[in-house]
Formats: sequence, C-alpha cells, structure tokens
Amino acid sequence: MANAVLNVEGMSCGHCVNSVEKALGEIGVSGKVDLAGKKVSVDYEESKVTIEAIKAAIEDQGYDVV
Ligand SMILES: [Cu+2]
Repeated sequence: MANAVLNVEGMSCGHCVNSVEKALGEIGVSGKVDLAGKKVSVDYEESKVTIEAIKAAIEDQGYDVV
C-alpha cells in the first residue's frame, strides 16, 4: 500500500469533498480530503492504480492537482 498527499485547488465545500472521495473510491483508492489544507491524502495499491490515474480522477471532477 502506497500513500501520497496531493495539493488540490478548487475544493470549497462538503460537496467537493464528497465528489473527490467518491471518485477515488470508484477506482479503488481510499482518499481523505483536507479542505482547509487543500490536500488530498490517498492510500492505494501501486500494482492496481497509478498516481496518474488518481490525479486524472480528481481532475475529472473539476479540480486542479497542482
Ligand atoms: Cu464544493
């Protein structure tokens, strides 16, 4: 299991948190959003999902991984 913390711009409320965490869950990633810190901590299985796919899932929801 790998962990990464991504800096994500554009999340502003509980709805954003849910959107990001749900999108991550759909690709088998456990994500935790720190709204105030503009960070998303992800736990993932490196053999199953790439960090690029995780970033893409967040960006697909309309947020910017910086
Ligand atoms: Cu929001």
